[in-house]
Amino acid sequence: MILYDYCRSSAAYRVRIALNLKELSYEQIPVNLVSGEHREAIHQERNPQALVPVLEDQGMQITQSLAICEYLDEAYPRSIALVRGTPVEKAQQRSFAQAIACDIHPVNNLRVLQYLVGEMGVDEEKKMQWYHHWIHKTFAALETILENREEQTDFCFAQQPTLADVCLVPQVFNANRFQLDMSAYPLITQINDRCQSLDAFAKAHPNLQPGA
Ligand SMILES: N[C@@H](CCC(=O)N[C@@H](CS)C(=O)NCC(=O)O)C(=O)O
Repeated sequence: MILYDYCRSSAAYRVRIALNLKELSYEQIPVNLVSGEHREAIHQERNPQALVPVLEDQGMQITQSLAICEYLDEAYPRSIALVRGTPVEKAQQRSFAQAIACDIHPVNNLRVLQYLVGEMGVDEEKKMQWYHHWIHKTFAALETILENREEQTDFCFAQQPTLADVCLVPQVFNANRFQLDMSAYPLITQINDRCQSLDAFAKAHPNLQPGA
């Protein structure tokens, strides 16, 4: 498998964690988002959306990190499933993951921040205010969801990570990178720390990737 990747892409970080949790080996090809490699024709052939990650497997190129994670579960059922349990438990894991991937990430993505600054004339301070605002909005809700769990499991919804943890950790990395005050989120912080102690998460850390 080939993962078209960028060290600080949180969507690619999800896929690295997922591949590691499932103990699947992969080659990484960095696509530099800062120099704009993702907008070059060669990358747009892989993903017309000009985004990373792209996973290449069995000659097919798959985009969208959550679709890739679910693909890995279906194509490689022998290793641990990222979404598992009863239909309700699976829905819980997907719902948590989607709150991050669909409600925080799209409004804080690089191209959105570039548009805010470039086209809308927003200054750095306001950009940071925007960035923090959208994380706080969803992190507050996720912290409540975690508080309300029937059982206070080690990871979001189980004693082992699921898709929810796969999405949470890269988002916490982004929050810390942009100096967001995490003091209102003790459960998110605890779960993030616990994840970091696992090899699958540690090896996926942005600082350890090619091109970091
Ligand atoms: N929904 C997509 C989001 C992919 C995405 O936006 N990736 C970011 C990096 S985290 C990217 O390529 N950004 C380039 C840009 O904003 O120009 C997914 O989950 O894979």
